[in-house]
Amino acid sequence: MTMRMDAPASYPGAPTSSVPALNDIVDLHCYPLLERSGAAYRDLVAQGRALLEETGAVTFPGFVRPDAVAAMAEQALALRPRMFRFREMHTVYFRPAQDTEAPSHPLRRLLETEKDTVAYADIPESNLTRLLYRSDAVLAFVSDVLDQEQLYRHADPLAALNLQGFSAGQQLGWHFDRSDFSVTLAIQTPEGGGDFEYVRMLRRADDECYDAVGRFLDDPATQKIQILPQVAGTLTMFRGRDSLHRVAPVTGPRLRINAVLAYVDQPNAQFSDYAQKLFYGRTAAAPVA
Ligand SMILES: O=C(O)CCC(=O)C(=O)O
Ligand SMILES: [Fe+2]
Repeated sequence: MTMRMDAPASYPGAPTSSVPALNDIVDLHCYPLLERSGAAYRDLVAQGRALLEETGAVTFPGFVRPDAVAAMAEQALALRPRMFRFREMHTVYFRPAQDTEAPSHPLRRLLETEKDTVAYADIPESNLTRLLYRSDAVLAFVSDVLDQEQLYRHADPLAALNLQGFSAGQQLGWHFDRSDFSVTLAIQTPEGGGDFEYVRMLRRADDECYDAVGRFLDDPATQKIQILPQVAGTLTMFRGRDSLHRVAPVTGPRLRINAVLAYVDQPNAQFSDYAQKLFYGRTAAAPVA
């Protein structure tokens, strides 16, 4: 069974007479997303859930086929003029610094993030990464691995799917996520740096562990830093609420590109005007060019 997608093919090497099928994008041999009741699919989901439970993260290398991920990189680079530069100093909590605390307290420590983002509204219908995001089979797979009964694509016109570029010197500073999970696709690795680094369970729901976080910010050698391999084509699911993580500064001329696929457990999620302006530099979604 092949699942036809609803937009025209427009990437190099695409079949000329038909729209891309999921099979043209995802390696359905390794990841049999269209056979949801088959044993191979169930094993894949069970292994993914076990890894998430054990380590807080699971990667699916080679999820997107090499030729498709190369086309995704080319399409993302073509959107570079549309990228909005986000540059902020922030705490690991993404809350304003609390000046009443001692200067060394994590609530006051500022980290730097600088990255360039293409908002969902600026990603054309025929974009391969967008087709992947729009796939119900991918949505079902993500829900199954995350063990969520029903997930939805984010309803925000800017935040639903983002392409993120990190050029030399850019990074995503150490932080805890404010969502239970995130889903990303590695599209292009840089020459150097740009690793996704994390420290597992540096806080708990009932304990902020400020001392340990503060010590880590002073001296990263006080904790075991793990790296999630982000080879192009890898789909990653990560539980980042209690595991501190970052994208290390990129070096070299090649952009680190990934996609952030926003899936949420409610159908009508929206960013506030404030958050839209902060992350995308505008509030209203402009029509796709
Ligand atoms: O870009 C990445 O690999 C990680 C992104 C991340 O941690 C986030 O967006 O919260
Ligand atoms: Fe994060």
